[in-house]
Amino acid sequence: MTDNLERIRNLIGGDLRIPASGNFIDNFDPATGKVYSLTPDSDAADLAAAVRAARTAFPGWSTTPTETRSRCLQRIADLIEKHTDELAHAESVDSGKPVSLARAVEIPRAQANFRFFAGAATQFFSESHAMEVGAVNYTLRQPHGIVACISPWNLPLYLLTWKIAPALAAGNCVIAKPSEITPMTAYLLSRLSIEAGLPRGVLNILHGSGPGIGQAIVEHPEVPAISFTGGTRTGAGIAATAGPMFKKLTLELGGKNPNIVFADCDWDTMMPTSVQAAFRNQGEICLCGSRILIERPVYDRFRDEFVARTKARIVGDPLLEETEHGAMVSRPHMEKVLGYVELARKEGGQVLCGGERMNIEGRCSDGWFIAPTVIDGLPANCRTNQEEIFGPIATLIPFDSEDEALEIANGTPYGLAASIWSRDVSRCHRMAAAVESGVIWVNTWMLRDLRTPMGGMKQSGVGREGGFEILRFFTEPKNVCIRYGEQN
Ligand code: TXE
Repeated sequence: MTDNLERIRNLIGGDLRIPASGNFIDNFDPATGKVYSLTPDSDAADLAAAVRAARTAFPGWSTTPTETRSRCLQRIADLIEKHTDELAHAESVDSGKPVSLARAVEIPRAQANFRFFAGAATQFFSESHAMEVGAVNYTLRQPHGIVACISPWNLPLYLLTWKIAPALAAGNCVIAKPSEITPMTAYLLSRLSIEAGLPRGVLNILHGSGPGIGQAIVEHPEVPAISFTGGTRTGAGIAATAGPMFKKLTLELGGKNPNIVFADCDWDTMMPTSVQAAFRNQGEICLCGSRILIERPVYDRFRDEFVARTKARIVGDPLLEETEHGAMVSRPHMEKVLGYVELARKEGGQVLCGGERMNIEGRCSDGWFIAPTVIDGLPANCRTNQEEIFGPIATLIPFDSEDEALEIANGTPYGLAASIWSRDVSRCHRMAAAVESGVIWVNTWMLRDLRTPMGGMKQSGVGREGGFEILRFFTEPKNVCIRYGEQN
């Protein structure tokens, strides 16, 4: 019975439209396990309409003064700020995360993304180089045209706006494809962008499956640049499509991030932060510190305190203010994560707490909840310690030296983020230089200056998002050399 369910709409050419095919995908509330709305199952006809709208809008938008574009992005930020509670509630229902987390972090960061790039675009500099022969070279940066922004389900509005804002600020028109698993806040953003007066066709948001409309967007010949965040396997598939078409790509992919704890660290800061790094958003953040490497002299102390704090986390209805740990985003994802607990046991791991599906009383009795889980006794090179699980599972691994810590930390196919905890400043600089990660935190986690580039190495991605780096990505640089001296 779907007649009374809300039907999410695409944003095409400034209008909210149902998909051309009339087909929709069920959208679940992870806390109840029930369908609560319907998502467009968009196809080539919807994409063609979006490309037409973007193509029509591009000449006007790309020549709009940067100050004017900046004010438009600021208006969107103002509306996100005004609707923070509504957006936080929508994100919590859509993703299963605690509403308190969405209200405190995700939604304010979506607002900050628009504000930052509204400002950065007006401060964006270009390069020039004078030559002794009497010539000057300058780099002319121009928007690509129609760019694709494809985002995942874990931080749906945060990561979508982190792509859309710089793309628009640089003068491009955007075709965005949010995850079909968490479409709601992207739909609400569509409505806010109309209210903010964003010119028609500048931003188009198409909902639907990855292999369906997502793949069609990646393949479209009028889309020369793609910014993607998602799984490593999906990223590889997108690169295989985009490579032969010479498209520009940023791929922000998975991680298996080490959290390296030395005995001399500031314990009172390290411990609560390590719990947050492991379990925030139910461990569904690519930057989570899911492999915790502990110097052996403090291993037992760490294990006992970390397990006690993990057991104390409040798991429950994501809409309750006291909840710290909500539902997994989907049934398949819950089953994937539980599968890794079984794998860990087979690989010789000891489940010190959690490790099972939780039954929450009341309206969430059919929801997809996994207790925060701590496992030790596993070798560093087993699958559980090598593969991205993307859930509330932390593994503890002891080490006896800096060299051993580095070997374990760098011993996976990923290289996204790492934390290092020590009071020895020289050691921290030594380790930061040697750890193979694109983001290194020392005595902290998830502290970000929006001006800095963010992204990973190895199988964690290609290119960088954030800061002026992503503004450069969303522009095509031309070098213009003008000779004014005597021709030889
Ligand atoms: O991501 P997908 P999923 C990891 C995490 C997770 C795994 C799979 O380990 O378990 O990836 O998650 C769209 N052409 N991360 O399935 O499939 C898709 O519709 C174009 C880490 O959610 O990568 C969605 O909008 N688009 C990551 C987006 O890509 C395609 C955060 C991501 O979906 C497509 C999320 C295609 N062929 C998951 N196939 C991080 N780094 O933060 C899918 N999509």
